[in-house]
Amino acid sequence: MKGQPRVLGIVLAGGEGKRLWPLTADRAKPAVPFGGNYRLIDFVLSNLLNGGLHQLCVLTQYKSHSLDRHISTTWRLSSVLGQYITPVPAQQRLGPRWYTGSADAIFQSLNLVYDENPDHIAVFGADHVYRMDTSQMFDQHIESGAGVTVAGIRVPRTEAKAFGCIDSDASGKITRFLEKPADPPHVPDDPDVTFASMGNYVFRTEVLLEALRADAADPESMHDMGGDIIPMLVDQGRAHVYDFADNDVPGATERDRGYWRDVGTLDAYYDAHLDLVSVHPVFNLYNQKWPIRTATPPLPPAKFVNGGSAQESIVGPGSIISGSSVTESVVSADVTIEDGAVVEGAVLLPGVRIGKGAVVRKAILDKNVVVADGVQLGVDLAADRENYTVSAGGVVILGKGVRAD
Ligand code: ADQ
Repeated sequence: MKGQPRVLGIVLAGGEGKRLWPLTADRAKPAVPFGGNYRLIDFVLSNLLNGGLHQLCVLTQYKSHSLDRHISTTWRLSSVLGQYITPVPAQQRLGPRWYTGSADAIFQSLNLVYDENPDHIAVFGADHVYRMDTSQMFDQHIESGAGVTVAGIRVPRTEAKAFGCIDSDASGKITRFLEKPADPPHVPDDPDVTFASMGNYVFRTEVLLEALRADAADPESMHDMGGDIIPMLVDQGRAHVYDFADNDVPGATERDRGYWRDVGTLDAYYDAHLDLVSVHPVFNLYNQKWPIRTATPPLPPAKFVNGGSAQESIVGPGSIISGSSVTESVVSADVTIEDGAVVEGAVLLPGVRIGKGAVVRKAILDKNVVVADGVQLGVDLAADRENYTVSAGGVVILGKGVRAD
């Protein structure tokens, strides 16, 4: 970042992630494990930290225990240098209620802003898998003098109903913002493409404070960043867009430049994992020039014995694959797969045990799931549906600690 303006980061991490059930049965969406050894929140925190922000508050709310633990154990910065990443639980500071929406979450935590007195505040979501050099967005925001800068990405128009949709003029000023419209608008040069908000914003501090206060006093408001605060600032002519297509992440490949995924449904979560294990994945986890940081447990290297093998797969530390065949799968840390088992197209979270001769196909097994000897999953979906969740795309999902006998 050029110059010396002070930027405070606020990460919104209270999302419930209903559509990821049962993976969100007892953890917030940003705490959902991803890619073998990450959690979703590691992506945004890495992007902000790599981009030069060292003061970050993570607003939590829904089932925040594992998220709090992950942040406090993994993301400790040096308090001596004034650097911190702090989970901030919902506090009911302004009355006897929990947060009503994302804007209310910030409004009720404004003491954090008063403590730091920053010039700008970056408010980022915590639910997406992507790499972004956030310093480039901060630079544009500061140089343009905008009240708020909203990160925008082109998405297929058929998917745009889930997003805030942006119209902007040649100078980058946002002329219209529609939050989750039933009939999304398209960009001028392509009827199938919509310019959508990524839910990442940078505000001039006084502009955010003024907007939050006005919003808090409005009885009609849902107190939502995308639904209320951004449209208010667009109406005032103070909002600009930052085009994610201009973001040039160090070490990005032609293929993964511009990658951004909301893994908000079980099928999207599953597909993003299968991409990781393809020979030429769209998203390259191995870009060390823009590292995605996390903590890995002190486990020994993965081990393959008795003719056990894994092809087109990721295998985490501490895992043992014995006399079994694993293909197109993400095997996280501390997983054991026993003799004669067949695992195909599976996402196995840490601590999973798969017994002798078991078959696991097209499945997501949450932490510590046990599949007993000889049990078959993903072979007879009608039978699986009686006991487990089966997604629209036919993926079988077993929640944390479930035992399949
Ligand atoms: P959504 O993702 O649907 O749309 P929301 O559910 O508010 O909006 O989630 C945004 C972020 O805030 C997520 O990271 C979530 O975890 C977090 N969050 C939600 N409620 C919270 C609360 N009460 N406390 C703390 N954190 C909370 C938004 C924008 C759209 C944009 C999409 C991009 O509103 O305009 O297009 O993100 O995904």
